[in-house]
Amino acid sequence: MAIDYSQLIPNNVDLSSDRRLQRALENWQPRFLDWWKDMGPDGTSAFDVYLRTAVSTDSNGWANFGYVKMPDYRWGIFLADRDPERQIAFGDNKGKPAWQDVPGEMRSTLRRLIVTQGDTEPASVEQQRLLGKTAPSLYDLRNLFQINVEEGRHLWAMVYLLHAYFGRDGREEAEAMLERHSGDPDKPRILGAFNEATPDWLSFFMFTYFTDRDGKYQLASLAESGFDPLARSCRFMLTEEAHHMFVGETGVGRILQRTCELMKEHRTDDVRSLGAIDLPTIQKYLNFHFSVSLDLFGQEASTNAANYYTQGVKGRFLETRIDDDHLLTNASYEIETVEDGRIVKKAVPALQALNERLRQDYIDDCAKGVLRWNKAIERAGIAFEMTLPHRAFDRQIGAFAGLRVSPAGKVLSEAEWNANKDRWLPTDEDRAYVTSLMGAAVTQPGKFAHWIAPPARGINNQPADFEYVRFN
Ligand code: BYC
Repeated sequence: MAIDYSQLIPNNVDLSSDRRLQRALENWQPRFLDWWKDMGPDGTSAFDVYLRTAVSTDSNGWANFGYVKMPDYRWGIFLADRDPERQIAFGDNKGKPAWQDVPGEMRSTLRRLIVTQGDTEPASVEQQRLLGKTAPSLYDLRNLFQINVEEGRHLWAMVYLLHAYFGRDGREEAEAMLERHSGDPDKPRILGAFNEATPDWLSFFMFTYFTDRDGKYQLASLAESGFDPLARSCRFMLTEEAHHMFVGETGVGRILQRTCELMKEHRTDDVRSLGAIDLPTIQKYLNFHFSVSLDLFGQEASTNAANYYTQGVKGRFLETRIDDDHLLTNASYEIETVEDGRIVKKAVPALQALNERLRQDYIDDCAKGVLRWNKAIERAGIAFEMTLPHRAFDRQIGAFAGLRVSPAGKVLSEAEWNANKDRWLPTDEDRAYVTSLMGAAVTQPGKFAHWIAPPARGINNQPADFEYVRFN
């Protein structure tokens, strides 16, 4: 369905037919714009940025490119098309028509999930607020801004659901989305990873590789929801998410490429003296972002997750393609957990293990990109392998929280951990070094900071020296 851009709030949900809802959202809109001005990309309101804007939600329409001033970006409400035949695919309500409204008994559960999802979107924009100042190229600056505006739109997607289906509570939750802030000690964002700083571009690329990928898996599970408007919102959000992970994978890949080039050329491991990021430091950043993102899947054994599934509000990744009964009442699933200070495998009811199952899908997906990075390192003739740490490494949420575990999965004493942790996680000195490389933004078209290789191709096939951002 085409999107109506003539309206104050572009949408494909026939917003003008519901004046109350339209007015409520038009009321929220200036508050969103104030938030964008105060907490969004710093000092960018005059820039013209070569952005992709969705003009329809079908496969041809969501990738339209042109220069846009970011505050004029048309944030709007876009849901994937409705399938009138759609049925709930799992849980106690399996086979019933998908809900077009919120069933009373699911109200608080759905609201909670939508709020948790929505909260991450502005959080990530806040985390990335200052990165534009140190962008390694115009290409990277443009990608950062593309991600920022799309996260803003993903907030709109959740705020629409809150306003349209949750009455006064929903409107209050929508306000609160703009009142919590990443890292704010009094009003923090809901989930741990979204209160961490993203102070440099290595962190940004790791975040978009690992944390945005949690977004992919959570959105895919919500795209299975029996609540059809949520499913349709998430389905369209997923099309945008792919680019964010692409930025992460290629960003880390380009840093690795540059490092390997310098190692080869100068026959040394000591690339810090050459102004690049050494491989062990990149591995430490990977360890940090992977484990913080694993926490986002929640407890290994979770009754919350079981209830979401049984009620039909949150499914599994690609639920309809799984060949089983989609009820899981008699199934079990093997998880790793902790007993007497040891990591053990244990079969638990499959319904309780849904967070862990999704985490496993996620880990398998993360591993694919690491394999591609390693192939590139190998092709460069360097003997080094990046690895994903064990799922129990440095966890703050779930069964492994508080346990000291090495990246290889060995349980350690506090003394062993303290003696080694600086080899596994970024130290203050590592962070200070990486920060020291983040000089003033590189703004000459076609030029790149010294520590990162250029991309293989431009956005929308633009030439290498394309002017992705005009500063005016
Ligand atoms: N930090 O039974 P459990 C994205 C809480 S990212 C803090 O396991 P559940 C994006 C939990 O809330 C995707 N607290 O919970 C990426 C619960 O609290 P209560 C975001 C945490 O509900 C990049 C308690 O611990 N979307 O889109 O099964 C850029 C018990 O845990 C954490 C979603 O997350 C944590 N990490 O699982 C931009 C989807 N983990 O009830 C965007 C919606 C758990 O005891 N959310 N807790 O007070 C959910 O599906 C679930 O809320 C979770 C947690 C999977 C997060």
